Amino acid sequence: MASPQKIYVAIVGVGLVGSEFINQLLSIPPLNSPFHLISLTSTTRSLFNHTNPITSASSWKSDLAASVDRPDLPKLTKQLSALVSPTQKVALIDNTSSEDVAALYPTWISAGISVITPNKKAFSGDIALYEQIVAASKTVNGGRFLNEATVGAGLPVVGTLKDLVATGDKIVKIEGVFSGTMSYIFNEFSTGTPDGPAFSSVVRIAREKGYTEPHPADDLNGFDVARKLTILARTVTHASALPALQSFAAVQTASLIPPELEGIPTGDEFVARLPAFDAHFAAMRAAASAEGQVLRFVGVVDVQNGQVRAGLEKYPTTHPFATSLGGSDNIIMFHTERYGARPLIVQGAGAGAAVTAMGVLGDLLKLA
Ligand SMILES: NC(=O)c1ccc[n+]([C@@H]2O[C@H](COP(=O)([O-])OP(=O)(O)OC[C@H]3O[C@@H](n4cnc5c(N)ncnc54)[C@H](OP(=O)(O)O)[C@@H]3O)[C@@H](O)[C@H]2O)c1
Ligand SMILES: *[C@@H]1O[C@H](CO)[C@@H](O)[C@H](O)[C@H]1NC(C)=O
Ligand SMILES: CC(=O)N[C@H]1CO[C@H](CO)[C@@H](O)[C@@H]1O
Repeated sequence: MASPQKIYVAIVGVGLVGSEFINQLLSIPPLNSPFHLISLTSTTRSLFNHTNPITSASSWKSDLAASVDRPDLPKLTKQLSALVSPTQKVALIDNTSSEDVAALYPTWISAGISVITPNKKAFSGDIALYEQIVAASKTVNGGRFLNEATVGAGLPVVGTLKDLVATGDKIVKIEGVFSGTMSYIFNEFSTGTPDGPAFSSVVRIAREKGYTEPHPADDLNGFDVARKLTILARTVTHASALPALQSFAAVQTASLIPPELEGIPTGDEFVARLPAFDAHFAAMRAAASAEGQVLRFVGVVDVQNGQVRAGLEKYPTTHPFATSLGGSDNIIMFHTERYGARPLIVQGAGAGAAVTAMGVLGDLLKLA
């Protein structure tokens, strides 16, 4: 085998997934690895040394903590741009949820730096930023953007969709349970029987287990699902029937927050007041059960009908959304021209540092 081309890797955001990613990256045997981890940036510190790459999973944290260099993304942009050449690639891993970092993608990609990220902001926000990213990636020496981990964490969702589109299949509809939190809540709440636990108690337990955001309204508003649907809808480029989503806010999203609890400042107060709405959710569960159905919070990209929507829908108790989900699993069904009668289904854990980092590293391997 020819000696591998050099791929310099810089990471911005070194939290849970970032740390797990570094461990997975450094566990690739160095002799076979084209990757050289040369830069780390947190909100307070940064490290950069392209002649002395980071190789130790045990010391990078203390090295970063000991650094006197402040984060400086314009400087990092210059340093990385200088390394791009026909024999050397540069990949920037954005492991933040920052809009500011996302806004730099067009600059980086135009400079030939490939951007790999689980951060949904750039691909689900203002269409202008997204279009700049796509345009930059199409220039002669532009870098690539790889965002598998933005939907379903490590599950092969974005790549599967890109392959379906690139090979000429026609997407009819994509539907799925895209939020691990919503998955857990409705797997517990609605099992097909008319009775079951109170909605508020399921939400309270999910929060105690750390499955929700500190303020559960941040999950129940459906925005996370709307962002993921926006990413998928924009990837289905041939589908002119789909509305041009200005941003994820244009997705028809049916929030589960009772109007009376809109804008409650703390998660504690929200959870304390939620029981007043248990009867409403119980009635929906009973009505679904009477029809042999369960409730699931789903996202749908309906190409045929030109609709992108997120909300509570009913599925028969024999449907995979009712029978095959456990815990906080995600499940995504692709209905296409080729996958006509039997849709392509992707299912499994849709959150967690290890699987998310795997999705990011899988993207990085595509550059090698
Ligand atoms: N965890 C999962 O299962 C999962 C799954 C799929 C996607 N994601 C995505 O992964 C991303 C990160 O998740 P998160 O919720 O943990 O985000 P987060 O709490 O905001 O953590 C991001 C990390 O990035 C750093 N950071 C933030 N802004 C920065 C900036 N401007 N410059 C440099 N570093 C910066 C923070 O550094 P400091 O430590 O220095 O403050 C923090 O460690 C998000 O986009 C999320 O949506 C996560
Ligand atoms: C990078 O590391 C090399 C080797 O340890 C060292 O000689 C050099 O001074 C470092 N460069 C910077 C900018 O810290
Ligand atoms: C996908 C990814 O790498 N995200 C992680 C980045 O760092 C934060 C900070 O703790 C983690 O929580 C994210 O999951």
